[in-house]
Amino acid sequence: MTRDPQTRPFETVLIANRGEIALRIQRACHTLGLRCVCAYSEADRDAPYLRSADAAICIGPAPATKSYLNVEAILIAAEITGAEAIHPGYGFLSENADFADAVARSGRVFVGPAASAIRTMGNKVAAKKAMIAAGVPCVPGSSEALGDDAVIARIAEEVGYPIILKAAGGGGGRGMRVVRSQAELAKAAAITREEAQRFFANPDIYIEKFLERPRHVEIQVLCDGHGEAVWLSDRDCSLQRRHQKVIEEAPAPGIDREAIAAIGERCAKACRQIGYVGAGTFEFLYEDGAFYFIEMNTRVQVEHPVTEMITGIDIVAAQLRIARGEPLGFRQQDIRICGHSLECRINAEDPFNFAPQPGRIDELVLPGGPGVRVDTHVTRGYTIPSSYDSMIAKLIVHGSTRDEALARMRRALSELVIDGPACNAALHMELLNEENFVAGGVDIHHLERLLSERSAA
Ligand code: MV4
Repeated sequence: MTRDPQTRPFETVLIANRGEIALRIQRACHTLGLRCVCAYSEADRDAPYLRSADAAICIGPAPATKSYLNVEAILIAAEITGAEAIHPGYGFLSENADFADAVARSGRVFVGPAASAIRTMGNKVAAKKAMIAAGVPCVPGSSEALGDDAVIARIAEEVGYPIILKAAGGGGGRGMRVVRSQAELAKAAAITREEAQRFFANPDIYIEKFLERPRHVEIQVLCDGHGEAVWLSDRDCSLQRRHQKVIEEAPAPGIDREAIAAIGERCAKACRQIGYVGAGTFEFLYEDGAFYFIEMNTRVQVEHPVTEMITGIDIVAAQLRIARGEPLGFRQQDIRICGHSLECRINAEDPFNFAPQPGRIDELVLPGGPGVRVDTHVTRGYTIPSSYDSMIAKLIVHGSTRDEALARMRRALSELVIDGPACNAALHMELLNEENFVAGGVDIHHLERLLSERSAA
């Protein structure tokens, strides 16, 4: 991977995103004394956070392909408003290497890693290769994209069933297929290859040993353009439904801290080795005391606040400072992990069928008090548009222990009032009282198991 340092000072940042993360980035800009421009779609023209920005500019109609994914419109908006840097947030164009390239070619700073790093991590086979070379443990499997059926069968046999076929261009849960025997293999490979081509325009697939009951544990890293890289503890994001995380926490409960530190050091070392610059997340599956790298995310993540709460580090401000070319200003030994943090994603959705619930928020009471943080762009009278995802707020708590964090989250949820669209607050309260989650360390299938038991009852 080449190191093309595109870091340099700037005064004005254009936010190419919407919702809570647009406000979160705006707050980081204002903390650093930066001017901040919000790009918005017609569906978001009345969003309250546009009024607290230094400028706002419409980039197109409601459909994301015509606005938040419209590279030309975003670059023109940056030109018009004098923005020298663009923060992509998460989702939308945040992990689009061609966009990062286009931003750089337009003479602006992309707040994120170099396009080459995004491209490498976007190809899961290339990402795993880079990690193996850097000494990060990966799930056993094929080290190259797969060839013909005979080769696939041989590798599957070597790895041992069950295996999982994955699209090299995939990630986040699409384009995967579990195979439990040789008899199913050829057909499954053909279907996965076809989906890989259709979803990701790349027919390459690879094999991994299928782990039956892993946890999802990830490591946050920050790397400056001066060769410094640190890891900021870990997060457990195992509680998910259909690849959408529901509750995240930091640190991961019940995992040996020495083992986490060893993995964290490996991640930081890998970043130095590949010349990674910016914030990033190494995703691992954790099973029977071992970590297996699966993917790296090259963006800020929805769940970054739980790491901020236990480290005291403003991750979004750090992204901006790194992009401005500043050194991190702290080293690994300066980082102290304090207490425990939980995040509940509040979605406007039907509590039974999980269908998104757009609509007007008639009444809104947000919780507060010791150890409670709410990251949201919504206010009373705001209408949730139907064009985007259904997450409307993140309830984040900190406690000196996990039990205290759990108690504070229950209390925060009991204070929360959202009238209008239905939301998943009751599901969260149920989970915060569920014995296995309360004990800590549930696997990635836990929530879906609970929900299917509930619907069977
Ligand atoms: C796996 C796996 C088991 N074994 N890989 C799903 C999303 C993508 N990031 C990787 N995923 C998985 N990869 C092996 N070798 C199980 C999953 C998986 C999963 C992973 C993390 C969080 C939630 C998940 C839900 C279902 C399956």
